[in-house]
Amino acid sequence: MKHSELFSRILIIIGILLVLAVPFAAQAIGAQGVIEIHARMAESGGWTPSTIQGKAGVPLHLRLTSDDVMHSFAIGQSDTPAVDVLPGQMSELTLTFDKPGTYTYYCTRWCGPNHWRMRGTIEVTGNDSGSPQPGTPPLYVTLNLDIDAAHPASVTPGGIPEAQRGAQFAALLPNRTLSPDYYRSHSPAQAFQDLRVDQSLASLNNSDLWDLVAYLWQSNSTSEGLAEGQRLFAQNCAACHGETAGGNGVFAGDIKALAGKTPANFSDPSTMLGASPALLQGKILRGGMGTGMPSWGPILTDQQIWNVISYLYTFQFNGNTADAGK
Ligand code: HEC
Ligand SMILES: [Cu+2]
Repeated sequence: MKHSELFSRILIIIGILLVLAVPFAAQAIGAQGVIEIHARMAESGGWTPSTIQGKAGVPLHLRLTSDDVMHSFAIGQSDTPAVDVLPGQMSELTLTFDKPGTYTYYCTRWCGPNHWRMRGTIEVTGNDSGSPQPGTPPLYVTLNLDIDAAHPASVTPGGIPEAQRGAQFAALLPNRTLSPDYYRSHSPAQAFQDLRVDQSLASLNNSDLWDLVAYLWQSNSTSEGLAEGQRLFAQNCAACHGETAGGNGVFAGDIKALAGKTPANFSDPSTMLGASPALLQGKILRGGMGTGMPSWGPILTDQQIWNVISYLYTFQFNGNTADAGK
């Protein structure tokens, strides 16, 4: 046997050993907890499994594949990038959760009108048996708002209020209106009526006063926040509510047929100016409970929800845009 021949045989044997070793190694990892997750459209079952157990600080190895169309896997309230989940392919992902809690995973690809129902949960338990901290209740609960009631605006402006014009009257705003709490707990129409009876603003006509309300709303948002709100809206809301928020997204018809309700039209002053940020937050956090409006509480962070809300008001006021200040 020539030297080179021996060498190539050894190589082949090593090669065969490797081929044998790979499934072996995979199995060994499997024993330690590689979890295989299959994605299917919500109508055909969504995620399998739809509940996963984990331990805080212990890496969770996931292998993801799709049994039908292209999906994507993301974890709510986190900045872990979404992973594509493709038919006939395995995507690997390792997650480590620092804190115990219930985390939601969801699909970020619009695979159909029930797409948003593709959600599952990861129950992460901790080593410390300390009881979970009770969180502060959301503002709509504290304010005791009925978020399911109709909320027509009691007054509406003659045209679209201009935040930039309103800025010239900013110094006249009473101090009590300057806190974020004031903005969050008042609809623009309520703020208008409240300011209308304030002596310090008696010199302004109604149109000026609406401009001042637009300014007050703008001063409670930042251009970065609005830009994030716009991005989140395009990704999560536009398919139902429409690119320009008219309530006419590509799935609006399907949602109407499925749940009987049309997605809200955020460009309509007669309802949007009657909605406070707290009310909108309640609807977004909790969802419509059967109206076709999903619940976003497990998916978006508090700050992201406030940013989407600032963005929703840009359809009511001029000068309140995501590129203001650029
Ligand atoms: C699958 C379709 C769908 C998606 C996606 C969706 N919505 Fe809705 N939304 C609806 C429907 C239908 C309604 C009307 C029924 C209701 O109020 O519950 C609604 C109502 C609302 C309301 C209540 C408005 C009011 O005046 O009371 C808010 C606020 C809202 N959506 C925000 C959002 C935001 C923000 C997103 C994205 C993060 C979003 N929605 C995504 C279908 C959807
Ligand atoms: Cu999907």
